[in-house]
Amino acid sequence: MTVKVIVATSSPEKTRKWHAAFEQAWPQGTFVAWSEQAGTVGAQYAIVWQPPAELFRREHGLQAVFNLGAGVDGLMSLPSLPRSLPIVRLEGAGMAEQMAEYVVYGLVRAAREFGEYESRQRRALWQPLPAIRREDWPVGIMGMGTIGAEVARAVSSLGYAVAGWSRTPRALPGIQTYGGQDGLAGFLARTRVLVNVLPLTASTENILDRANLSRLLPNGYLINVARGQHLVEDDLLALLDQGRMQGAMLDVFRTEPLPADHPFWRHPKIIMTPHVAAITLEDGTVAQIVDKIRALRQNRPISGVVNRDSGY
Ligand code: NDP
Ligand code: OXD
Repeated sequence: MTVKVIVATSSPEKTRKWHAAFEQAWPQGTFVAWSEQAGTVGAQYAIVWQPPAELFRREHGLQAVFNLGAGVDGLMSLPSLPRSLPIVRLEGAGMAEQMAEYVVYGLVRAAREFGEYESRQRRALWQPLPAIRREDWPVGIMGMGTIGAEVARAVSSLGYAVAGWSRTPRALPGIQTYGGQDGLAGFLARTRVLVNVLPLTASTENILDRANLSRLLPNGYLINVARGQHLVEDDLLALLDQGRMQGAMLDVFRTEPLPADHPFWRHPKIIMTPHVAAITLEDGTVAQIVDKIRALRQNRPISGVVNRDSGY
């Protein structure tokens, strides 16, 4: 029996792009691109990124929904999403390596003072700074899942001391691990560069607040690549302006696109990118989702199914 899959994203262009990629990868499947005008198509699976809420009001025969991203916070916030519908998130698919690159860049830029050299270049100043000591830059990674573990490995391979914090402690060679609420204060107290790769859930929203950021070592640096709602923006601004923290590299924001008058744009201690730390890559993503749909059709178990209680 042929499988019918509906593809629905935040824009018709994106939907067309993903629809074409899936059709090409799996010509035996029937892929339908979402459109406002079309009625119910009777799909068994949906492949989505920020889909219209109407999708779940129309398609009542869905057996699973595949998210074209790792974070499912946006999808889970749709009131029309049935509680019983399994959600499958993207696991890596090329994103972990991109995230590792991004974090290594942010860390090395801060630790080696490349921002200062950029400024000196503009002033034609030939002025070397002293060598750094890596032990002065302990890195702490919040979230040690598919992406966090890869980031930890990459940073650790450069010789920085790395610790990871997750809900349940993980065992990773060369990485000091902390688990749960009880482990948080100790984890923050040994960290100077804090990297956030947590999923956004009720337990992690606003976790980057004044209290937690103040626990970092002096001259702390924040790299937020997870979600804007993790960060209490005014708390970060206050800590930067008071000199309690040294800087931040931010990829995600409470409001995206970030409004033009937002203070982050022009803050001298902040560098920013427009939610590109890890871009969903077509080939790896399509292959992963097609493999999982095939597995489900053959009653084989799949990984990456979201726990609706924990929210990730
Ligand atoms: P995973 O689900 O694989 O990992 C999540 C990690 O967070 C796990 O280690 C988990 O702990 C930990 N965690 C969850 N809740 C808590 C909590 N309350 N306290 C402590 N630890 C917690 O996710 P991924 O690594 O695939 O992705 C992480 C996030 O990165 C995504 O949800 C998304 O928001 C963001 N992202 C951002 C992108 C960007 O371009 N900026 C691109 C891709 C992802 P445990 O191991 O115990 O389960
Ligand atoms: C994701 C993202 O969650 O791109 O995959 O933010």
